[in-house]
Amino acid sequence: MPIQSVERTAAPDDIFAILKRDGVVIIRELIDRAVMQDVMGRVAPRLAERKTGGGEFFGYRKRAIGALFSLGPELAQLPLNPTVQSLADQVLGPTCNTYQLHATGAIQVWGGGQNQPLHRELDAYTPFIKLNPDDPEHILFFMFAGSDFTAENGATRLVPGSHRWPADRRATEAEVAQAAMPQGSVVVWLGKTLHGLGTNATDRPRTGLFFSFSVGWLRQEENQYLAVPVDIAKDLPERLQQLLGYQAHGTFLGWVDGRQSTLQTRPTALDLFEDVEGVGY
Ligand SMILES: O=C(O)CCC(=O)C(=O)O
Ligand SMILES: [Fe+2]
Repeated sequence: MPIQSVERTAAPDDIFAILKRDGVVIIRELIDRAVMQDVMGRVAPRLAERKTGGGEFFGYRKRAIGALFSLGPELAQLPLNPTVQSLADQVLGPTCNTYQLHATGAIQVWGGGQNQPLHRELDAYTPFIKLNPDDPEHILFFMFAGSDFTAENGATRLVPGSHRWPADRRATEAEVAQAAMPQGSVVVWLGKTLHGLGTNATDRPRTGLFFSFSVGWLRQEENQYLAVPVDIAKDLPERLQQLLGYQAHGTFLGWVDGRQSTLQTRPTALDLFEDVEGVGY
């Protein structure tokens, strides 16, 4: 089954319905090419400093960086895009008070490698969270095309419908579809959807920019407080600070010195946190 794709003008409810049904959806050219080129201006030099590698799990020919939101204010447009936020609200909103950035980075696939084994983002919690198709979602993943993604250059391989499968069902090649899409598009998938990077059979790299969100009561895959420390985070939009985790989840998770944590009032280190609602410690 191919991956269904929609234009960026599609209604968020319709995009959500496809994502719920198939576990994956492509939104074509969600970000203008010119904007993506600015973003790539920040990302490409950092990737160029990395060696290709990654072992069997990453197909031997990838270059990667993390800490995407430490790279510059241009990057903020991706997670703050209204369609991105609306999907995250719909998928994760019912399972948490606030969701958070989970893992971020860029993955560049060079020629001559091999397919990544199909996996689920939820696998990071094995054996503590069991795969159960009926459980609510914990993770939502966005992979933006920093370059065009094609079947030949290693576009992400995904298995539509696999978010409903039992853990022991293996995908056949006929069940795998590739997220071919022009630069600026995004492929969105659920934490339970099987996927992996593809093989690049061309002589030009494929570059994807990714971030995932998880429910705010779960341990983040990438430590966002170290990836984007306070001195960088303080200059980012307030909503992005919150997504990075500089906020509490409800009253009892993520408090500091008995207070809700935010970066909005920060004249001194000791004055980092605003007393929005003391929890009485
Ligand atoms: O780069 C891609 O296309 C997918 C990468 C991926 O799934 C991963 O690194 O977990
Ligand atoms: Fe993955």
